[in-house]
Amino acid sequence: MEKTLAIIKPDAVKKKLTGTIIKRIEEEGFDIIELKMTRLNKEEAEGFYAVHKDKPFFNSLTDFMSSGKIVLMVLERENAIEKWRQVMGVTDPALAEPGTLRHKHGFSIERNATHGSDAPETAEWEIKYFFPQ
Ligand code: FUP
Repeated sequence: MEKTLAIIKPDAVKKKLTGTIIKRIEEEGFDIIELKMTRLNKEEAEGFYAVHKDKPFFNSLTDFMSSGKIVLMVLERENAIEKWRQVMGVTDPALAEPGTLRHKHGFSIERNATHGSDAPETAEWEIKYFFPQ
């Protein structure tokens, strides 16, 4: 069993897609083992995306991620990290496969509806960042 961090981003929460996305998560065989709705402040968003701090999109991305409520979840399943990334689709909704969450619900490379950890070390770090207990 593996764990990954999933986020329903502010664009998707505003569009009332929380239920739709959680339903999909459960249909795909994940157990939701932690869940909370919160709103990040700018500093918390910057801390989460610190790996991107030198990128040109960092300021806009962290503004967006602190612009409204998000849903944070720890998902558990066999091969959870890769499986959740498959369900989400690639970063840019315009390039994501039909049927993926980002293809269906994403608006742009920034407003792409969901987040998922990309490797075991990142998953561990991201889960601790939001669920330190
Ligand atoms: P992903 O792992 O699919 O979330 O994608 P990345 O780690 O490459 O990007 C992290 C976040 O930065 C994504 F949510 C989207 C955002 N981003 C932009 O806003 N602009 C870009 O040009 C690239 C990424």
